[in-house]
Amino acid sequence: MLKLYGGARSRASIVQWYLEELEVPYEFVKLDMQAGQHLQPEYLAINPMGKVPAIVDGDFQLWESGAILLYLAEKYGKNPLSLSERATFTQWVLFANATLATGVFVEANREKEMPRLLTPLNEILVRQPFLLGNEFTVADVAVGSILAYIPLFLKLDLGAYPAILNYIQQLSERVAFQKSIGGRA
Ligand SMILES: N[C@@H](CCC(=O)N[C@@H](CS)C(=O)NCC(=O)O)C(=O)O
Repeated sequence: MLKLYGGARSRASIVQWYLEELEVPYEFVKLDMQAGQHLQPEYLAINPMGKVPAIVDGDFQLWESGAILLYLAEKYGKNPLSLSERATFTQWVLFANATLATGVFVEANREKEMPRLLTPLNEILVRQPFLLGNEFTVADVAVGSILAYIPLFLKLDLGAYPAILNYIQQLSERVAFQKSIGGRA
């Protein structure tokens, strides 16, 4: 069975959310990060960077949440993906983890970057329920999880972005979300 390595409150819950959406059986291996279990040789053999999440799927090991999401989309999602579908998923996953996450979580960037990024996201979500249209995809897991963290963990007010607030609400009502990110709030 696929193993997902994570901590009690970590980005592993993003991957867990997608595994739940895809209904892929998995075992969640919860590392005691307070005790530094993620820096022990046994885990460093899976991810030499000592960061979670990582997965072991058969004899294949992978780390970085975005890479894992894209792997799961390709292996367990609607197949086969066309080159442009794969590239669009990659675009949104990289946007989530590189651009949006640093714009939101790095305090020094927040004031300038959040309005720049959330305004066009809000406009997209006024027009359609999900980032790519009417269908929930891996792009919603990647971007939606960062957006959901804003009120959950940063306690920032998103009242200026009603479509984003509605989107977060819709995502948080999904059973798969509640079994993962929602269960950790
Ligand atoms: N870009 C990485 C970030 C991984 C990351 O920073 N994980 C944190 C937990 S959310 C971690 O493992 N921290 C432990 C440490 O830095 O010692 C990803 O998305 O997988």
